[in-house]
Amino acid sequence: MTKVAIYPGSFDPVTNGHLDIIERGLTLFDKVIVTILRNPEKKALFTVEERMEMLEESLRDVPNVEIDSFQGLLVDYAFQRDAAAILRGMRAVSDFEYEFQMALMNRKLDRDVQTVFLMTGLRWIFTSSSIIKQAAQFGGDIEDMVPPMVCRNLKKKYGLIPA
Ligand code: COD
Repeated sequence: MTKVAIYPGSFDPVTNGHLDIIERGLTLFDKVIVTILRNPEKKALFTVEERMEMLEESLRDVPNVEIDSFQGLLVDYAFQRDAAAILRGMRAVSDFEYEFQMALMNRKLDRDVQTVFLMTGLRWIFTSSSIIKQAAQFGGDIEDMVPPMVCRNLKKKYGLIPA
């Protein structure tokens, strides 16, 4: 039986930290579905379609990965996709409280799906989409923290290179 994990998030935009978790996930599961929450209430820099395109491009050469999006409850999506686990990345202690709360809420809503936390690579312990956007906005060097297409797109969004 194929063991599927879903890796949900905002991915606004995808970073090397996210890619690290996907690669680690693929050592444990046969397939990883990377899925973006469609949330009209949360203001994002990139549209869901732009975010999916960046994920697709960044993971073009990685087998057994699917890019998708979802609306509503994550546990309902996990059930529809027959997922055995929800993958989440852990950085330092700051992630713990939010991740713990989310995992327990998901467990309360549905007992079948397990949350699996994977420790990020040391290189990415301090990075997040938000902090990278902040640095990019003011011309900071973010080239080794995101895939090349994301770096170009961030520079375009912030008017640092022509669109
Ligand atoms: N290294 C390793 N992991 C990282 C890094 C890094 N540098 N940066 C981010 N991550 C991890 C995060 O810890 C997270 O596990 C994952 O990557 C995705 O991160 P984000 O920031 O892109 O996504 P989030 O955390 O905003 O996603 C939240 C969800 C969309 C998953 C959540 O809001 C959700 O499930 N919503 C649906 C509604 C629902 O079911 N709610 C009930 C449960 S609370």
